[in-house]
Amino acid sequence: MQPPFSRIQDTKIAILIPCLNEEKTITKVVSDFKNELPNAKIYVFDNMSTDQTANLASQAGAEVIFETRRGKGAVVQTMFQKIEADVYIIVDGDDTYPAPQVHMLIEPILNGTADMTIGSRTMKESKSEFRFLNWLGNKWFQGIINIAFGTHLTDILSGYRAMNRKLIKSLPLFENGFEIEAELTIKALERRFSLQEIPVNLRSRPFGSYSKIKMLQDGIKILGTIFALFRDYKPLTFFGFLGLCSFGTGFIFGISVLFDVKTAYQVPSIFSGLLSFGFIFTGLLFIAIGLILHTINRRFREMEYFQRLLIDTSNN
Ligand SMILES: Nc1nc2c(ncn2[C@@H]2O[C@H](COP(=O)(O)OP(=O)(O)OP(=O)(O)O)[C@@H](O)[C@H]2O)c(=O)[nH]1
Ligand SMILES: [Mg+2]
Repeated sequence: MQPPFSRIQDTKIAILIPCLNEEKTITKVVSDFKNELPNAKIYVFDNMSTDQTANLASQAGAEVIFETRRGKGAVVQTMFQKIEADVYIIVDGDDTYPAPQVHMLIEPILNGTADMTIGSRTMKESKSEFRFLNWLGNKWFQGIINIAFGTHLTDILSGYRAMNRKLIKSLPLFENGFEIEAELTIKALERRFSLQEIPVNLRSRPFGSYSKIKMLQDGIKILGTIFALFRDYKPLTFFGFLGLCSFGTGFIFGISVLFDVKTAYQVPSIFSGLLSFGFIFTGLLFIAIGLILHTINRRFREMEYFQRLLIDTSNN
């Protein structure tokens, strides 16, 4: 964890806003955050918007940075690489997240009690206007992550977060689309960063502005990312579960073969016997794969630890 910052005035705060065709709302978003944190630098990352987003953001006082690679994730990767600050806030440009709640979000980062705070739209205290499918998808994805990583998060896809520099500079992010939030959450969890959720109230998009997320297409991509990261970061749980299922199925076929032999004096079905052998063998193979990957992962974690130590000592 990063040590606490002594004075907020001495802290370089960057507000990062990914934007694609948000001319209806960007002026308000930039002004609202300027009012809340007058010393912060505001960056709008525009991704070939075809409307007035870039001009309006610049007029409202933000620095506009253009990104040619399409997708929210691609833009977030560029933000994290290009911008130098002590504390980073990321927020959507569609005026759905409340600017006044930014103080609650950055406080744990400033006093060093969290590496990343997530503005949760679904905590008990939040009064959010959620689109039903967004809410349902979020619940499913969050359920998988909580089971896989043993956490109790309530909103893994929130676009409103505060983070310290250490976290920003140590997460390798590769997802180009809306999977970026799931990737950010899982990779921070895996590297043992401290995460804290803060309730925020989500508003609906104002009339005339439209969503960039495609429910089915992006939902499948997010699910795919969650499963891929689950497989890569928790291989023993992932392959162990598959192995036990396969082993159990083989065991049931095996019992049925034995049952045939004992009771009816029939020649055991060759088909059932082969199936039993196949499933048991596959199950053992899965478990062996899980164990091997688990060991490799542990060694990588140790290497990453030493790499981080080296970076820290060369920075001091
Ligand atoms: N630069 C850039 N920004 C993007 C891109 N896609 C989405 N965004 C921005 O990312 C933020 C989140 O996108 P939204 O369309 O609001 O997605 P959402 O918040 O999941 O869904 P709704 O708020 O319900 O529409 C917004 O500020 C978008 O303008 C992109 O390809 N490039
Ligand atoms: Mg949004």
